[in-house]
Order: sequence, then C-alpha cells, then structure tokens
Amino acid sequence: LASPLPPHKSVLLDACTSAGCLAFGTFTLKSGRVSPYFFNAGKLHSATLLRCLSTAFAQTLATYEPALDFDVLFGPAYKGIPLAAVVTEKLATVDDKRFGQVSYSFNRKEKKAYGDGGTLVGSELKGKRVVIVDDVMTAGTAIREAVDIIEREGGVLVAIIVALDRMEKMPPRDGEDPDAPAPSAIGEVRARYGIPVLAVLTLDDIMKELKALGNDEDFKRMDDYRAKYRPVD
Ligand code: OMP
Repeated sequence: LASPLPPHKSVLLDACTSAGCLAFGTFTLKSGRVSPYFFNAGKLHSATLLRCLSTAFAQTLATYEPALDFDVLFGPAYKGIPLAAVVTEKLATVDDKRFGQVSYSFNRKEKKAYGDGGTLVGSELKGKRVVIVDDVMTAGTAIREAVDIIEREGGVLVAIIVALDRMEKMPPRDGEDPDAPAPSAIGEVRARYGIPVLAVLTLDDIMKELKALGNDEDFKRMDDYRAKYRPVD
C-alpha cells in the first residue's frame, strides 16, 4: 500500500510502528493529558532504526529553507543525547563540506562535584549557533528547559527540531479553564524565541498513515484526542 507521506517520513514512521516506538493504548503524559498514543524514541535503539532516525533528522535540517547555519546540535538529557550524536554524524555523511565541523553537546541532569565539575558534555556553547534536537513536543515544557540551558551557557539559539510534534495546544495556566481555546505549543515556542521550530513527524502525518492503513479504531480514538487538544492557530 502506497504511503501518503514523503519517503523520509514514511520510512521512519514504518520503523517506529514496527519497533513499538509508536504505541496505541492509554498513556498519561508529562502534561497530565491522557493520550491514546505514545511515541517512545528510546525504542529506536538498533543500528537500522537509528539510521532511519538520523537520516530523517539530517534530511529535515539540511533541506530547510532558508538554509540553517549552526555550529552545535544540543541534545537535552536523556533522550536528546543519542539523537544529537547520531544526527551530528549523519549531517557530515549528507554534506561533509557544509556540516563537517558541526559538534554535539548535552547536559547532565545531576551536577558533578568532582573532575571538570561541569553540567555540559561535548562542545561548549558560548558564542556558538545552537540547534536543539529532541524527541517530542507536547506542551513545550522540555524544550523551554533546554532553551534556558543554552541561554545560561551563552549560546545563540538558531532553531529547534523534534522527532514528533504532537500538535497540541498550550496547557492552561493556574486557574485557567483547560477546555478554553489556546495556541499551539510549537507556535508559542516559535513566537517566543523567534526561530524556526521543525518537526520530522507530526500528529497529522501519523493520522494520514493510520487512515491509509484502514486502522479505524485507533484512528477514531486519535481523532477524538486531536479534537480535544487542537490549538486555535
Ligand atoms: P512537553 O514537555 O509537554 O512538551 O512533553 C515532551 C516530553 O514528554 C518528551 O520529551 C518526552 O519525555 C515525553 N513524551 C514522549 O516521550 N512521548 C509522547 O508521545 C508524549 C510525551 C509527553 O509526556 O507528552
């Protein structure tokens, strides 16, 4: 059956589904929302799956227009760490002239009290043009924490890329009605930092593939969830 998606998306999505990285069921998210699906990038640990993942990321970064110029890929702990490393290597494979000097960097979750005593590993960020590479954006909380680290370290944030944009609205602030209309988490991050925010896959991509596969039951539950958390923008 022909996929309705471009090849780099459909290859990755097929790999995610067969590896159990994309699972359907009932999952409570970091934001407290109860979702009929969950994307677990940690399941993409085999050589072939990592290659699919890094190829899709590298292609998305390399073909973005206007062209992105950056020095470092920053992968927030923990799931961003292997991502930043494999995508850095893949970029050089895609275009060594353009990307051969790109480095990676990541944070430790716990501050080290000995040795170099630092919280960063890999390239330093001061004065460097940095792209954040992470797994999933739902409410944008994890991404905002990563931006704080880059600002604190003196890096210049030029873009953000995630494997999956769940296309959900911002969570309510204290006392706000959770059912009230709200802008998208990705749109809010774009507007707040004034930079491109890219996603290799989106919820719409997953829905298109589900529909093409004729998986009606999962499609219906996903469609209800999408309607409940659909942003206004
Ligand atoms: P936000 O911080 O709300 O944007 O949620 C993103 C984080 O939630 C990711 O970095 C993951 O740790 C986790 N997550 C997933 O890994 N997969 C999902 O499908 C959904 C979530 C989530 O909890 O929202």
